Amino acid sequence: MPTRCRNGILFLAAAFLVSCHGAASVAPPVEPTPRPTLTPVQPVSGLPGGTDGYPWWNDSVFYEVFIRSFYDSNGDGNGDLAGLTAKLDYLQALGVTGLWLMPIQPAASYHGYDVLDYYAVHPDYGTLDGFRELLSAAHAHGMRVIIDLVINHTSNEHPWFQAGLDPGSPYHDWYVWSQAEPDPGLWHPAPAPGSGFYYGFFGAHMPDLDYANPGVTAQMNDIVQFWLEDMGVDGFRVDAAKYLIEAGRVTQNSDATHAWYRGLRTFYQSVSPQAMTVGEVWDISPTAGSYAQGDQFDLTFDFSLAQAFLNSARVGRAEDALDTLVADTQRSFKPLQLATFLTNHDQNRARSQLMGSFDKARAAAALLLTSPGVPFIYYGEEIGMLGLKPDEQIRTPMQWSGGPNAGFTSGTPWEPINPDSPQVNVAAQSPDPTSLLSTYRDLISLRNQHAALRVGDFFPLEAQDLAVFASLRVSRQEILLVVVNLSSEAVNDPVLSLGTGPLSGSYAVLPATSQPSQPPPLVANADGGFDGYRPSLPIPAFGLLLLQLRAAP
Ligand SMILES: [Ca+2]
Ligand SMILES: [Ca+2]
Repeated sequence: MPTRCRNGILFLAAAFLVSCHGAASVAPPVEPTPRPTLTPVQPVSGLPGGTDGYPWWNDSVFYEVFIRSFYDSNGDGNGDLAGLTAKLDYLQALGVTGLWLMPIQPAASYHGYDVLDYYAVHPDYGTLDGFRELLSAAHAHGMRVIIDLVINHTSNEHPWFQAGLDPGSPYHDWYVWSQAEPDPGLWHPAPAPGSGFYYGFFGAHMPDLDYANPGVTAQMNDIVQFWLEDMGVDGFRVDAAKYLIEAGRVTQNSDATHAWYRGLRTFYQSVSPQAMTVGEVWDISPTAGSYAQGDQFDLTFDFSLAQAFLNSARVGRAEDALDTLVADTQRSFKPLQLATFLTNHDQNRARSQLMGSFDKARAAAALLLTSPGVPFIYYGEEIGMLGLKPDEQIRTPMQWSGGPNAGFTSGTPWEPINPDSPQVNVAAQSPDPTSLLSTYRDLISLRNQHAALRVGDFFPLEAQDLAVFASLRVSRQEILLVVVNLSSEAVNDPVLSLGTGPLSGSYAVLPATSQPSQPPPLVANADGGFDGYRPSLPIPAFGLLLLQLRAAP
């Protein structure tokens, strides 16, 4: 194995490991896994960057891609990097400005969350050169690219773990061992009888790495540096983030886990100050937000808000979404520093949770794309793909057309296509201005055009109608009234109030979406809000009304 030592820490850590180990006299020092040498992709250019002093990601709309299911370029039935590259025009037309790629590295399972080699691309997906081509092309299409970073565990087939099964190997202490079995289910017997148990929160095939060992941290930093510096990615989505370091029987959210992410932040910012990290902390908003206060991750996903968006869309009432935004999200996260979504690859698909209704899916999309945070759209959500667990069924191939295999592959798809593909597909929805896909295009376009939707402060409004989700969004350049009708009935004359707010004087009110008539002016009350404002415009069932306020001269 050729030696490549990027930093002294790694080498010292290896020496420390050996010296601490009883079998040090026979064990070879741990050498860093060598990485390929490549020229990095140049940073993306041409994006609107940092409106109102916020980071670039607050101007972005992300799209989560499961590459195996997106588009197959060579007929082997598996989606691949070249397939995604071929579909960048589609994504650009959709309006997205960021991609989250689920794991791209060689892995033991189809989904990729049990990595075999952190410095390579899965052979089903392509090569490192193919990945660089994708990065270049995505950047040229105005999209930044973040990749999944699976650091809590490796595959049990990873060479580190295989070597570490030997108690005399320096890799043994890269994993968490016990002679007894402290907690059935979380500990798994080593293959050799009497060799003890290893810790694997997600199962025997995913042994947890031991970050109490500085050698593991040094190796992971090297991997982070490789993808940022040598390959040129724009950041990471950190998988299973809250499970990183165990403390006794505490398996989640330990102080040591938070401390480790502070170190990760210091390290990656020293490599790439513009890089973004978004953590998967599947927990209540205050816990998720505790990782996103500016010293650990840039963002974490707000799972509570995602569920509230879907609940509100399903029952046709604004209350759950508004209450969660006010009581949980705004109290738990720094302003706008959260990742918003409806569903991801671990959850039943959005339209499946909305009783199969395209209309409710449209309303949910309006909540997502007009609310504060950085929105993430799961591939296929924009056309209303269906899927209920098991996992393979929520990760089925993208439905591009009504043709054979939904236009996904010329071969045999790795997973059967959803039988509704003749009706539900991109080709059918793309030219139809009333389709869910067109709704997504329109909403993303509005978000990309209106700074207040991206970076505006959020003020929930009171509406007399329980189906009306209304807010005031205020950026430095723009003030918007956002009104979403979650019901199956038109709302003909919404009545909106804001007790206390940032307004003063009188405002002309201009529709930002095409409307039949001009609303009356809005006059602020003494507390900067307004009382009983009536735009006198109808909002169609499941529709959106967007009004721009301009201070009267
Ligand atoms: Ca393929
Ligand atoms: Ca762990």
